[in-house]
Amino acid sequence: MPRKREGKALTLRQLDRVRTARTKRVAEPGDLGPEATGRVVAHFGLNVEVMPEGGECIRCAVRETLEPEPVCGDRVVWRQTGEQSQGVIVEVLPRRSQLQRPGPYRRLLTVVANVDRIVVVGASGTLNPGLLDRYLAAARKAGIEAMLVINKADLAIDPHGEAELLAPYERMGYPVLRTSVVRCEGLEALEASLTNLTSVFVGESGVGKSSLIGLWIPDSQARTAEVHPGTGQGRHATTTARMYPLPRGGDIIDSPGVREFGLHGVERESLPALFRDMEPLLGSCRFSDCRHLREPGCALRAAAESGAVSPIRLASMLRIMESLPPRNPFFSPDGRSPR
Ligand SMILES: Nc1nc2c(ncn2[C@@H]2O[C@H](COP(=O)(O)OP(=O)(O)OP(=O)(O)O)[C@@H](O)[C@H]2O)c(=O)[nH]1
Ligand SMILES: [Mg+2]
Ligand SMILES: [Zn+2]
Repeated sequence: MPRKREGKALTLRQLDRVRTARTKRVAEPGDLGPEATGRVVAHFGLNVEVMPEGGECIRCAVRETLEPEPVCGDRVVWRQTGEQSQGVIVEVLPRRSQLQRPGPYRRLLTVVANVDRIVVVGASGTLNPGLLDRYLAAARKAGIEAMLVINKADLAIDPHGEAELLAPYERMGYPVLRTSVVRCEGLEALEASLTNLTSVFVGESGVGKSSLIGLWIPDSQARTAEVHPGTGQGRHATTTARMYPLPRGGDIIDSPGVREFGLHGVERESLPALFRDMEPLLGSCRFSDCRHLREPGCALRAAAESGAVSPIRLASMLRIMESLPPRNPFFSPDGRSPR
């Protein structure tokens, strides 16, 4: 649906400066409309939907030579091609942040760009702490603020156990909100923490990301609905990231659910520094190359034993470390030397 939105246009001088810093723009023939800026709302392969400054959504082509490939949240320079509401992207402006993960065929996927906050959504009763920890580490690496939203509070089966599991995150300073779409709980607090920011909702499929977003943007549910080819029944799984303007200012990006989230470019030894609770303890282990397994004088294990850090978080960190490539080839998670 066409909508108006506010945004600051880049001045010509800003555009010039940005352009000299980048060379990978695509050459286009001269019979196109003047250059304009906008923000990518959604991308579909070689097409993206762009929201121009103060205008209506434009469908734009993406040339294969354009680098980087524009993703949801990107600021771009585009030009109108023949028909109205169609254009071509000529440049992706430098990103202030990006969330990336390894994709299939060893490709690196940029999930979203220019976000201020990653909202990691989980569902009561089916919390997956390992996934939360991966997202929080990825957010830290990307320099993006993160918060946790535990939705489906109406379905909580062990509220006490869940509160215990979440307490360490609150102690570390991550905002943790409990919400229920069904009971309309926690929604005002959530909206207040999103206002005037660009936020992306991430997490497993079915936790309620789109349902939460649908409360502020009623037509978002319809956009993400699709018919399941097997059953012919309506399914609402989100298939592509999409950005919506929030009524009170700011933008919110809905993203497809994931089963796993791989950390990109993180070596095994660098992971503890991305765990907010572990980071202050680094350097206090007796051995500088401590793997935090069975080494004597391990500050992280000591902290987990005394309760200063959560043993669950430490176990989760060690598990994730095992899945990451080592920087030091002699560093092996099971304490044996590598073959
Ligand atoms: N009981 C309960 N059900 C909810 C709540 N929020 C969402 N649901 C239901 O959970 C199901 C999945 O919700 P979605 O919003 O599609 O989940 P999603 O996270 O967007 O899933 P993907 O798009 O696949 O990533 C739907 O049937 C919702 O009606 C809630 O707070 N409580
Ligand atoms: Mg969804
Ligand atoms: Zn240690």
